Amino acid sequence: MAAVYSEAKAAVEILIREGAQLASKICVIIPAYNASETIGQVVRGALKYVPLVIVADDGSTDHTAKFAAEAGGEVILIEKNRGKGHALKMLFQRAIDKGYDAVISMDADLQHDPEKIPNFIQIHNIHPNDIIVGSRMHEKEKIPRARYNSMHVARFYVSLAANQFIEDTQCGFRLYPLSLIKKILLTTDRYVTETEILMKAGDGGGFIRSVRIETIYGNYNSHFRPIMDVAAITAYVISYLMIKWLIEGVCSNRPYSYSPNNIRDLIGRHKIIDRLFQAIIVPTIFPGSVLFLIEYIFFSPIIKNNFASIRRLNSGFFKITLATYMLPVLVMIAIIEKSCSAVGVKLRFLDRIIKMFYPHLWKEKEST
Ligand SMILES: Nc1nc2c(ncn2[C@@H]2O[C@H](COP(=O)(O)OP(=O)(O)OP(=O)(O)O)[C@@H](O)[C@H]2O)c(=O)[nH]1
Ligand SMILES: [Mg+2]
Repeated sequence: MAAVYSEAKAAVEILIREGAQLASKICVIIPAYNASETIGQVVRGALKYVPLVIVADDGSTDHTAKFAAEAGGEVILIEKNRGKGHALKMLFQRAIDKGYDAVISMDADLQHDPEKIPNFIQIHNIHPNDIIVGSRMHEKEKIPRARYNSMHVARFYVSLAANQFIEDTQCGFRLYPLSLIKKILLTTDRYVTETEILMKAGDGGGFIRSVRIETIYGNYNSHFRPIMDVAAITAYVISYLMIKWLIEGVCSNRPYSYSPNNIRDLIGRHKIIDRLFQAIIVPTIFPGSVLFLIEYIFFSPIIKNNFASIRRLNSGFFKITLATYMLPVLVMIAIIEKSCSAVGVKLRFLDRIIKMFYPHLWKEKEST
C-alpha cells in the first residue's frame, strides 16, 4: 500500500514539474507576520509545485514583504497587524478573484515542508471537494507536551462539532477547495478561524481528510499565545457546540446543523454581541451538558433520533458530559504538575487522564 502511494506521489510530482494540466487550479497562500528569516525559503519551495504563491504580510515590522516578493511571491500588504484569520480571509478572496479552485495554506515559519505539497495535490485530485489537513499527531514525542495535550483535547471537541474524526485540528498546512470556503461565513479572527472552518465545513456535510506531515518544532518565532489563543479557541468551540446540541436535541435526524443563516452565524456577524454571547455561554456548558444528557436519554422516544450526530458514535452523550466535567480537573492537575516540577518532582498523570477521557470516538477514519 505504501509503495503504491509513493509511486502515485512521484507521478504527481513529475506531472507538476512538467507543467501538465491538473484537474484543479491550485495556488499556495501564506499568512505571514515578521517572518523575514524564513519566508523566502517557503515561497521558493512552494513555487516548485504551484504557479502562484500569495503572501499576506500582516503589518510586519521586518522585511517579510520584500523577501516574499524577491522569492517570487505575490504580496498582499496589510497595514496594521490583524492576525492570521483576517489574513487567511484576504488570501481566500484573492485566490477566488484570480479564478483558483483550491488553495494550500502554509505557515511562514518553515514548520511546513513545501516538499509535502504533492501529497496534498494527489489526494485532492481523487477527492476534489474535501478539505485536507496535515497531521502531526503520529509524532507525539516531537511536539511540546503541553501543546500535544491541548491538541488532543481540542480534537475531541472539534471533531464532535465537525461530525467526524479529524486527526490534527490545529495544523495550518491544509488544502481548501474554494467552492467549500465560499459556502461558509467566517466570523472569527486570529487563530480561531482555522478551527471555525473545520467545524462549519464538517457540520455543513463536508468531508475532512488527514495527511501525515513531518512535525517540525525548531527555534522559530511563535506568535501563538498559549493562554489567550487557547482560551479564544475553547470559547468559540464551546459556544458552537452548545448551539449545535440545542438544535440537534429537539430535531429528528439532524446531524448537520451548519448553514450561514443559522443562529450561531447570526450572532457571529456582530463582534460585540458575539463576545458577550461567548462569555455567557461558556459557563453554561456544565449544567447544559447534563441537560443535554437528560434530553438525549428521555426525549428520544418522542423526538426520534435526536442528537443524530452523537448517536452515530460509539459513545452516547455520557462520555461527552464526563469529558466536559473533567476540563476543570485537567487545569488543576496541570497546575499541580507544573508546581511539582518547579521543586524537582516529576508527575505524569495528565497524559493518561487525557487519553482516558478524550478518546477517539470514531474508529473508521485514519490519515493517509
Ligand atoms: N498574517 C498573519 N499571520 C500570522 C500571524 N501570526 C501568525 N501567523 C502565521 O501563522 C503561522 C503560525 O503561527 P505561529 O505563531 O508559528 O503558531 P503555531 O505554528 O500554531 O505555533 P508554534 O507551533 O508555537 O509555532 C505563522 O507561520 C504565520 O505564517 C499574524 O498575526 N498575522
Ligand atoms: Mg509556528
